[in-house]
This record gives sequence, C-alpha cells and structure tokens, in this order.
Amino acid sequence: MTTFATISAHVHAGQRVTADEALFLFNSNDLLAIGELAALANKRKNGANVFFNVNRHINPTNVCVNRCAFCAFSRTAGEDGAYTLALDEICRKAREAAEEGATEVHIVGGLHPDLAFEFYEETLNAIRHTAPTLHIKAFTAVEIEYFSRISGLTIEQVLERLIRAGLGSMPGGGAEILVEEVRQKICPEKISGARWLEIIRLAHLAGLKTNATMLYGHVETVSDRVAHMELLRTLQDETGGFQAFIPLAFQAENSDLKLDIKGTSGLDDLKTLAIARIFLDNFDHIKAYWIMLGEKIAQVSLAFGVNDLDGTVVEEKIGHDAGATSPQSQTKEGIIRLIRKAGKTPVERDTLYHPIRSF
Ligand code: V47
Ligand code: SF4
Repeated sequence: MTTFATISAHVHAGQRVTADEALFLFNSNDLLAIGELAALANKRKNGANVFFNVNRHINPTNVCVNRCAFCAFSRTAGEDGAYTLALDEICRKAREAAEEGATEVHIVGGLHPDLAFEFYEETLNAIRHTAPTLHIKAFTAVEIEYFSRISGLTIEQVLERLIRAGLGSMPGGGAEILVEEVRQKICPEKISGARWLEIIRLAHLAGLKTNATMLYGHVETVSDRVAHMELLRTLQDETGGFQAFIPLAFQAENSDLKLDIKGTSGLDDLKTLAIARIFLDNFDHIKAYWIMLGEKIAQVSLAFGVNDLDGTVVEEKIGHDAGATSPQSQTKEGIIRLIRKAGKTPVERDTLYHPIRSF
C-alpha cells in the first residue's frame, strides 16, 4: 500500500517514485512534507545554487491558425491587435538585448498562414549576424511541425536548416498536457501529444537541448498531470535531451476556456513544482516561471525543490495577454535579490546551464 512513509523512504534512498506514488502526493494536502522531500531531491542535484539567465523574449507574430482555447495571445490575420514584426524590428530587439547584457533570445510565435519557412531561417541568420554573442533558443515543437508542413521538408531537414542558420536550442512550449482527451478540449487544432514527443525526440537526436512545459490549472485532472510527466520521464530516459521542466500556471483572463475557477492556487503551484522535482528524477532542473506564478510564489518555490527562476524576459506577451499580474520584466539585480532573500546562492547561467557567475 502507498503511504507517505514509503514514498519518503524511496526519495531518501534515491529511488524512483512511481506514477501511483506521485498521484498519492497530489491527493495529499501535506504541502510542507512534500516540499521537504522535494527540497532534499533538489539539494542532492543542485546544492544551494539557484540559476537564472539574462534573456529577452521576442514573439515575431501573434497571428496563429491554431487558436487554442486557452490562448489569449493569438489573433486571426486581420483581426484587431494582430501584429507581425518586420525582420529589422526583431534584429533591433536582439541587438538591444545583447547590448544590455543578455546571453539569450527566446523566440516563439503563432503559426502564421502567410509567412514562408525561409522567413524563420532568415530571422535566425539575421540575429546571428547582428548579435553574434546571443544564444538563440527558438521555436516550439508545434512550430517545427508547422514549418515542415508549409515547406514540404521533413522534420529532420527543418531542424538541420535551422541549426545551420543559428538555432542553439528549443524552448519547451506546446506540450500543454500530452494526454489526447485533454488536448481535444483545450487545443484541438494543435499537434497530438505523441507528435510533440516525436518532434522533441528528433530534436534531441539532432543534438539540440530542449525544455518541457506543462500547462496546468484548467480542465486537466491530477492523473493527467502525472501521465504527462511520465511521458516526459520516459523520453528523457531515452535521449537525455531535456534541460528543465517548467510547469506553467494557467492564466484565465481573456481566454475562451470557460472555467468555474479562475487560475491556480498558491498551494497547487507549490505542490505541482515539488511533485515534479520528486517524480522527474532524470531532469536536472525545475524552473519556476515567475511571469505566470508571480514573484512571491516563485520565491517561496525555492524551498520546494525549484532551482531555476528563468530570466529577465523584458517583454512578455503570452501570459500578460491572458491577465498575468506579474511585471513584464525583471532586472538582473531584482532576480539576484529575490534568490538571496530566500537564503540561496544566485548563479547566472547561459542557456546550456554553464555557470557564468555566482553572487
Ligand atoms: O505553449 C499560453 C503557454 C506557452 C497561456 O522553455 C499559457 O524556457 C498560461 O513555453 N496561461 C509558451 N500559459 C511559453 C513557454 C515558455 C515560457 C517560458 C520559458 C520557456 C522555456 C517556455 O505558454 C505555450 C502555452 O503552454 N500559454 N496561454 C495562458 N493563458
Ligand atoms: Fe497558436 Fe501557440 Fe496560442 Fe495555440 S498556444 S493559439 S499554437 S500561439
């Protein structure tokens, strides 16, 4: 029989926790005991270090053919508020980021019906020439699959061409909840969970590191969350290509999902991050994305197994279009202060988790 004591014994012995055990933790309200286990699992991997990076997000377009029900960022072409940045505007943002000390640009956008694959290739090439010091982390598995469809190239060919143009790694978006029944409700037009996993697998095989996200706090059950994490853990056993797991707390404003409860609770946020740390024993990093969580929960999460706070971001659209109340950017000093006040050691990292400097 599963009890907290048996789970605790597994974690103390460095043994893997089962899906049933993770589910048991989700159904428990002993947040502090779960947090303590997660903190132990994290301490073994990362000591007192908490990573952050200095980065800038750029969203080239919000025009998207998918129109997922949870997404308040996307627009149909021609609709009020629809935008597409010109190449020189994207380059200007990247150049400014490099001048301000960023080491990374994070680029994701909508699936635009009229832009050709070459536009994305040119974007990477142009950034690489304008700001050669920046690591380009760009395009979710959903975008990669779309590029393959609009270009007639295979996924492998798309990845190869983007890598040649300057792609350094991929973010973890588009995963949502990898369970099909949930996807049908929240993003029926989006690629299936199996396809998302397959594209990420091909990216790992092509030598790219990626992240993995989980959009939670909408119509999914806690069993769906565990199933999602189990699929990621299995793929990670095979490829080792995931860097960080990032639970994304659903922001409900302006979305088409009609829910009784608007948004996640602080308790659910902390529990989800902690269980992720305990369950995903083959992921080195659990990231609290402060944009969606708010700075205070992100700070508290550092005592619940989290060892990464993402970055300075600078201009966040996806969460803020959906009502996120956090600031749109953080200064490096602000992030350092937040980590220090939690009693941890701030470590600035590059995209591939090489330490740049600790504070
Ligand atoms: O895939 C969309 C999510 C993702 C909402 O890899 C929403 O380092 C909450 O993936 N409420 C894109 N979330 C953002 C993303 C990301 C962010 C930060 C770091 C990294 C990384 C990746 O945003 C989408 C979707 O899951 N999203 N709408 C919403 N209303
Ligand atoms: Fe498009 Fe991504 Fe928004 Fe879905 S989540 S509508 S794919 S931009």
